[in-house]
Amino acid sequence: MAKAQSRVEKKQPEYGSDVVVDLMKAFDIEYAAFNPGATFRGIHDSIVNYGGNYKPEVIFCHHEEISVAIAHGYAKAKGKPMIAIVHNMVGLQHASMAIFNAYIDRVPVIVLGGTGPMNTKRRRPRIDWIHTALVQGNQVRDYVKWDDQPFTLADVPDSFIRGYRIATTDPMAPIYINYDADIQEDAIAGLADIPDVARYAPPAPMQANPEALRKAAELLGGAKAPLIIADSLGRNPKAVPMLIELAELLGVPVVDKGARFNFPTVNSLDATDGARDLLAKADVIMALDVADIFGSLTTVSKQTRNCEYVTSPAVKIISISMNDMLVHSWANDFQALQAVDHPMCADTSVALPELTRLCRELLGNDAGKKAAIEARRKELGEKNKARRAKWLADAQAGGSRKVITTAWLALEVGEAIKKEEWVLVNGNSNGWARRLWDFTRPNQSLGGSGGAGLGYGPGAAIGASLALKGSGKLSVAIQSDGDMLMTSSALWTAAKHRIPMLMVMHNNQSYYNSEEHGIEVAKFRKRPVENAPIGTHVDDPEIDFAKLAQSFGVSAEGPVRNPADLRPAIERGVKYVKEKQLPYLVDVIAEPR
Ligand SMILES: Cc1ncc(C[n+]2csc(CCOP(=O)(O)OP(=O)(O)O)c2C)c(N)n1
Ligand SMILES: [Mg+2]
Repeated sequence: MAKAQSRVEKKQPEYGSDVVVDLMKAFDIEYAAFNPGATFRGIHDSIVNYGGNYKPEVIFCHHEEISVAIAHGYAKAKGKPMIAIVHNMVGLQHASMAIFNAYIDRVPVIVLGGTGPMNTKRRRPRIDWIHTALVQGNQVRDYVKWDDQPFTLADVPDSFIRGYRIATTDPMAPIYINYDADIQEDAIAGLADIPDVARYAPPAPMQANPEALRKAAELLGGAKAPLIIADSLGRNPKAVPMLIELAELLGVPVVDKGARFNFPTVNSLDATDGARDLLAKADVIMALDVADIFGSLTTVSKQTRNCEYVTSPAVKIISISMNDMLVHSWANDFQALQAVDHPMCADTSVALPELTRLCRELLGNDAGKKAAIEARRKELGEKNKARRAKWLADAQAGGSRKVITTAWLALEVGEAIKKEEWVLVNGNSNGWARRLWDFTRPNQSLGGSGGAGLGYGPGAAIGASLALKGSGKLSVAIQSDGDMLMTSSALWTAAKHRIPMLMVMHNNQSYYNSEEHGIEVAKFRKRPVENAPIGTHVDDPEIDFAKLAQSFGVSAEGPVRNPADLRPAIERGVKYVKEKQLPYLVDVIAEPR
């Protein structure tokens, strides 16, 4: 009822927190995810009573890590931020892992918080003291792009508008704004004006230096064995067709590192997962929005951590990214220092068309070059086809096994969803989804957590599914068990808010990454690998994820253990999600890798 009213009524703000809600409305913020807390009770009241629980609508969570992960997944799927609100320093501490993930993933999450009054004379005994910090934002300052604590109500609009702008300016990242309880709860003395927020938009995307672009075009055009590596280019969906155009013009293979969807698997120039040879013989490599160039050129020993270049020392490297525009000192996410011959600081979505134009100009009508490009494209296409055929055969072989392999899991899920307009919102079944499924369009897969902090998956999948709700697209998550165990109450949020999503558990009954490390260390030290499951394996007792989901109100089935039973289970899930527009979980016990 309140919702319908709020859409028509234009209200006059009465309290400071009403202004915060007006700001959210000005930016068309659809959702605010939170677990409640007294330090933002003013904002909470304003959302539900002043704003009518509409723009933003409350997304009710049981852990702040989930609230932020939801906002993280939503922003990737929707291309704009939503809000997570966290209770003073305790909620912020719970949220910090997820804020870190979003920071490393360069995703704009607007995190709001509250604090007991900074005015000590207005504090309640004990709780307002133990829950007040100087300065609260310090706690996450090393992994947000900006944090603020407006001093008066008059500062609130500028602070919010600035925060939104900073978060959504490339390189995007979370910001944190903390609202004093008094500012939220005091009646408004004078009106806090909200200007036309459209006039505070992020700056137009940055173009690359023209000379550097020309050099890059010359290098690429003259290369015998060029290679493109793309990582988060696809955060701008429109950059994907630009990359395809350039790759096709010059016949350059593309490796998609997958922080976002960068290149279709169905394109014959896709060289993802088949690039070792290409890396080794490459004479020119162009890295597009690659955070870790060193890591993309090297292999690392699982046992000794030794890194070795796969590439030739003579390889010339071009890089286009905005990475240098956001470097903090605390987390070393700036990665290993890598020599780059032609570094460019630019937005790939504006640099690529210009680079392609220059390449086309340089190529001209050179029949010899065009023939060489054609021959290369043909060879790469055949190799791509052979790789995909082999992957398919390998995956199909899983059908005659007693246990479900990760390849079989991906194969059967892929078969069950292939007629749908699916989006892979999290997970990849050990890389098999990309090897077997037809990835065709931007944003069809959303990458991972960024920060590799466990607990991301359930919230992020729900956030992305929330963004896709009503779009007709089928949201599919492949969820690992350890990650799920950290934030499983997110399932209640999915049920509560009727968020359609097919969640397939890749339940290997293990924190297998850690188990594998245990095996490697034991091998290296010549100690028994049989002890690797201690502290890593989760099968005694077994966890019943279907029951877990059901207890949170999510329909579920499983555990599926038999390869032949998998497809029907997934098909039931697809049907359920489509018909009911609700979440569904299928628990699948599968091989670890
Ligand atoms: C917050 C946090 N705690 C611990 C780790 C260390 N860690 C990395 S991967 C991993 C295992 C993950 O298990 P699961 O999600 O089931 O995936 P699997 O490796 O089994 O495929 C662990 C414990 C981490 N990355 N983040
Ligand atoms: Mg696991």
